[in-house]
Amino acid sequence: ATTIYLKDYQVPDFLIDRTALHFEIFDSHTLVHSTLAMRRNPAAKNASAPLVLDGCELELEALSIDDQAVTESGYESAGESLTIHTVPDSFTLRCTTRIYPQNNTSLEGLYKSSTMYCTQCEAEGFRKITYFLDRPDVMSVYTVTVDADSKRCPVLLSNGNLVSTETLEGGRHRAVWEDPHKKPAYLFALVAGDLERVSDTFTTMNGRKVDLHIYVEEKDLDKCDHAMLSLKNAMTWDEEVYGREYDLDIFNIVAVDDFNMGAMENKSLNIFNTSCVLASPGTTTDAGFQRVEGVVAHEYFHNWSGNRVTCRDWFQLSLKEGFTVFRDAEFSADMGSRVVKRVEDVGLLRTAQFAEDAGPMAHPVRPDSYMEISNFYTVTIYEKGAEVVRMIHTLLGPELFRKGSDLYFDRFDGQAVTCEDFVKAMEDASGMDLGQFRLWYSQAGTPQVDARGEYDAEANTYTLTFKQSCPKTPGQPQKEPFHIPIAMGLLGDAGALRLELKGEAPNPDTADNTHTVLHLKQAEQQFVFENVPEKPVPSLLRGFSAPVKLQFDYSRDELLFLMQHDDDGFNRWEAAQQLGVLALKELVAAHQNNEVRALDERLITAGRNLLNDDSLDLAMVALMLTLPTEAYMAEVMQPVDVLSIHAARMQARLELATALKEEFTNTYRTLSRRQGDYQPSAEQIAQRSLKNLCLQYLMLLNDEHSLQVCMEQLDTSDNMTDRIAALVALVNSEHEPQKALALQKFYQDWQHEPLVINQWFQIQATSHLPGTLKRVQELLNHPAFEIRNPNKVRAVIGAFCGQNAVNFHQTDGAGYRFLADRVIELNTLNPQIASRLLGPLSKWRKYLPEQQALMKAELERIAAEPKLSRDVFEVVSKSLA
Ligand code: BAL
Ligand code: ZN
Repeated sequence: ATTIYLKDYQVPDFLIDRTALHFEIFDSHTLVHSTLAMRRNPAAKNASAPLVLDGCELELEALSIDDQAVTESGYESAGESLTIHTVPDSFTLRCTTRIYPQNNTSLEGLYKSSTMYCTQCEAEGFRKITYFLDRPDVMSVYTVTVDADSKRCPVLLSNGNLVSTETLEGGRHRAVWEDPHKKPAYLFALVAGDLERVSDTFTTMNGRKVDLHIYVEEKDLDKCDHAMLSLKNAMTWDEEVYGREYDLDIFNIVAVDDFNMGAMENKSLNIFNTSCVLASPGTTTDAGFQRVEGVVAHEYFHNWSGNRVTCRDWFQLSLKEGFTVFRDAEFSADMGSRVVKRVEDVGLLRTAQFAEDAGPMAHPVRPDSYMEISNFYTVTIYEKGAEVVRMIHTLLGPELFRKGSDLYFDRFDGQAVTCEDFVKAMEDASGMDLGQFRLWYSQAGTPQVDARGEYDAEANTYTLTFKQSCPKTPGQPQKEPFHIPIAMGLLGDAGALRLELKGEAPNPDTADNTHTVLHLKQAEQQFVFENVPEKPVPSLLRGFSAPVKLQFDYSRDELLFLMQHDDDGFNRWEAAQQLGVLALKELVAAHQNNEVRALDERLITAGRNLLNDDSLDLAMVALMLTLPTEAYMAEVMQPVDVLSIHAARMQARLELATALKEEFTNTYRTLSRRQGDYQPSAEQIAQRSLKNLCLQYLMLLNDEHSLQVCMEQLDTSDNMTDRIAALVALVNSEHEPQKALALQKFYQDWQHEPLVINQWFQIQATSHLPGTLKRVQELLNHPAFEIRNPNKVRAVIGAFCGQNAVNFHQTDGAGYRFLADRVIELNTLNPQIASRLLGPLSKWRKYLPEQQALMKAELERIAAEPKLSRDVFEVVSKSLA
């Protein structure tokens, strides 16, 4: 496979001003007739370049230029391109391709998901529909005509406005759609199927009335309300926070069962994985409701950050994704609990993204090269990209950031631009120098920041010394220091201390001057605070103000102090986490040495205080009572000893459960009394999360009473959050007969709801008990499992390999073998999903030597397969390099 480099970017040789597509959908095949108004790009380097079109797995039926047929000698077709050597400067290209959506299991291009036809074109799926210049900097105005059977496909959708409909002969019909906005091919969409819809309207800030429709299968009509509400909230929020108004009279969302991603922001026709749009209290958990809200908003926000202003090339993917994730995270924070949202996002970043940054696929937020762009829809591009935008927001402050985003949208509306253009707009609007800050876009790897503090009681000064470094990553042996914003404060016995930074005037924006943002720019840098009356405890990196690994030698008592007194909610949680890390590290070491060691008593006391303090936010209590995850422990303890980490965490949880049984029981009982109907509100979600955490702890005691409580919750709950929580607790317990019966009954009750059955699969695949691999293998033969459905693959295979470390890493290597077999199977069916599954194997170098050898052997087995997709080849070859 060839590698594509950012440094080789050249403007396109040709432009496509207008695109007319005519789809004739038949059961056996689809014909795509395209008419492209093309001309040479005046900015092209080579004024006599041949026309090279992208096309993949297409049967070419007709090709003409200005109505002159191009004969076989006039073009050359090789790999994924078709070259026409001689073309005029301006011309009309017509072509007809024949495709087979029903056989398309890659779910890119036009494909069939059960009975409906739909498209996924980002990043390079359009070339599976027709020959085209399939690159984001070629933007065109589209007219789309769709013909299909009236009965099987009564609904025919594409981007933009519906301009006409027509009844055709032979029981067929036609719809014509026109999108007035220029767009790249990756934003093209088409849907044809037997769908029902839920409708509403939204009036924009300038009085434009927009029709909103959510298209679903009839059985799902009752699961659209939350997505519709989220959409309207997102439309309002984008007007209020970014001044962005919707720009068409119609906005459609379609729910699809078989989908590689979560959703897709096609202009005015967003296509969603059912898992990210359907929600009802009976079938969806709180996390599911929040996911729908976040993803609906994310796709809607792309209308500006992605569609109106798009990416010049795929190296700039984070331009739209990082920015849009930042936007959706802020939206979700405003809709629910800001601290909880931040804790969740940082959790993902510090496990998945930091691991990616430390592994063979590490890449900068703006990569320099790729083999297969689908492999770069990563946590680095999305989540770290969002952190980079968040840091700009922190450095500029909200007003200047908004000035910068206004300038960005004004300056580049209708254009395909770069990350550099975004940063420059922020710089121009604010006057801040972001020169060094740009390294966040070009350097991969997670910076390590070591900090220490020194109090001088005589001079009343407190000196913070920071050292930063960044490990090498593939292709980047050396790194320059980053510009790192460190939000911080100092805490004294009586509360937050006033900050007087030596050499700086007090910040006039902060009335109380107890919080500031330090600009760490050098490899080693000191900050001296003056008039500090007592030795403070520093609260550093508040709100996780930069995606770095911070090391400060806090004593456990200082962490307990921060847990109780920090003004920053995120850092209160973080102090609890770090206390947990210290305690768990001790237990891991004891386990490795076959020693018996008890959990640090201070964790138990802290837990008791949390449960007994009525004044605390319930969500915070739940978060702070959750020990660091195994995935996070794996990040802070390398080489990773999976089994010891698991054993240590289980021991700690059991000790907490035993010591705090009474508190957990009382809290559970109090929180079980809910007033009113289920609502996915921040308040109720917090209540359920703490209640269910109590249940999980109690179930570790393996006693009759807890079992009874759990079974009652399972049988009597009116919502899926509580039902799933009870089932998870039961499945991970030792109550064998009850467990088997409950799983059976759950399946019987919910077999008609695929999304619920996915959860049922996932709960079994993530059980930490022995024998899970065998169960997972059985699940692959379960009638409800379908290897071609990405959600099912993620629920069983993805969950087992990615969220069940103790079983995936079982010592005989059977988990690795299992994954390699599935990757080989999926490599031909759906390369994107196959490649994505590889993540856990690719990071083999982190583990103990015996595990490394077994993991590597499986990667080598995959590498030896004769026909590897580009997707899988890239990950396997980079992992073994
Ligand atoms: N653009 C791909 C799906 C998403 O990030 O919205
Ligand atoms: Zn996105």
